[in-house]
Amino acid sequence: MKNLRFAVLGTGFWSTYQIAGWRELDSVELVAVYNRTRTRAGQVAEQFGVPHVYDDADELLRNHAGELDFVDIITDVDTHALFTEKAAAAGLNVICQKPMGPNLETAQRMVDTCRQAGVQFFVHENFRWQSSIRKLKAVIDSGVIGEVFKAQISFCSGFAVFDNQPFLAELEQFILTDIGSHILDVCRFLFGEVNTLYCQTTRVNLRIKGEDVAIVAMTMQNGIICQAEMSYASILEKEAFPQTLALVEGSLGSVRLTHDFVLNITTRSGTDTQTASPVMYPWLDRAYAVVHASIVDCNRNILSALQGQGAAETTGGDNLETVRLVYAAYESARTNSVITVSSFG
Ligand code: 89Y
Repeated sequence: MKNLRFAVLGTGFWSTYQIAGWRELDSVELVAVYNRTRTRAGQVAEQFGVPHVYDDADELLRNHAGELDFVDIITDVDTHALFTEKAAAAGLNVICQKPMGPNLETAQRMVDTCRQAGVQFFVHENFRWQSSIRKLKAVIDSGVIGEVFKAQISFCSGFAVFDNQPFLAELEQFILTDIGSHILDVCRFLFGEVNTLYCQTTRVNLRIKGEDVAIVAMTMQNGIICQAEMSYASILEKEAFPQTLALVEGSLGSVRLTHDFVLNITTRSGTDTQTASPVMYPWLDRAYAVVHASIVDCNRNILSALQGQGAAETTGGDNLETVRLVYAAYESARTNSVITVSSFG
C-alpha cells in the first residue's frame, strides 16, 4: 500500500483526536502541522512527534506540497474554504471537518474548486461510522423488520458542550450546523435522500447566540417518514451524550437503538437484544467515546479511497447533500414552510 503523507491545518481541541485516529492506521504519515498560534501547533507537534511546525499555511504549502498527498483541515468552519482553495491550488487532496462550509454556496464552491483543480475532496463526517449506527443500518438492510415506513432519530442532551468547544456558543446558527450536520447525514445514510422537510427551532439557553433545539420532519424520496430531533437543552433521566438514539419501524417489526449502544430488535416473535459498543482506544476522551472511535473508521474509509482502493462514502459531493439539508432546515424554520429539497439552493 502506498505510504501517504499529510499535513494538518488547525490544531485545536478536535485535532488531537483526529491525529490520534490517523495513528491507528498504517501507511499514513503526518509531516507538518499549522496553527495560527504557533505555540499551540508546537504543543501538538511535540505530543505526536511531528517534525515541522508552522503558523503560516502558505509557507507550509510552499515548503512541503511536493511531498504531501493531502491536507486534513481542522480549523473553524469560517476558514474551511480558504484552506481548501489553498490546498487545491497546491495540487493536494483535501479532507475537511464538518460542517463543510458556513453556507450552502460556499460548500458548493469548495466542491467545484476541488473538482476543477483535479484533486479529491472529502468531508470528515464521522457519525455514520459509529459502531451503533453501522449496526442499525445492518439490521435495517437485513430485512428483519420488513419495509421501513417511519423513523425517529434523536440527539438530545444537557452535556456542557461549550466547556470544550466555547466557539459553539458564538455561532448564530448552532445546533443544526453542529449536530444537525451529523444527524441529517445519518438520516441520509439510513434512509436515502430527502424529498421534503419542515423544521422548527428554538433557543433555550440565552447565554448562547444560536438555536439549541431543532426538530426536522422529513419525507424521504422512498416515502419513509423520518423525524430528526436534536437539543442541547434537554435535562433527562439518563444523559445520552454523545449517543444518537433511534426508533425505526417497519412492516415486520422495529429496531430501537437505545442508551449504551443497545439495539432492541422486535418482531411478532419477540425482542432480540444486541450491543454495538465502540472500540475504546486508549487516547479517546471517554465522554466522547463513540464519536472519537468513529474517527478511525471514517479516516480508514477516506484513506482507502486516497490509495485507490474504492470510493469513500463522505466525498465533498455526497456531503453537499447533507449541507443542503442543514440550510433547507434553516430556511424552513425561518419561513415556517415545507421545503422541497431538490429545488433548494
Ligand atoms: O462538535 C460536535 C461534534 O462534531 O460531535 C459532538 C460535538 O463535539 C459537540 O456537539
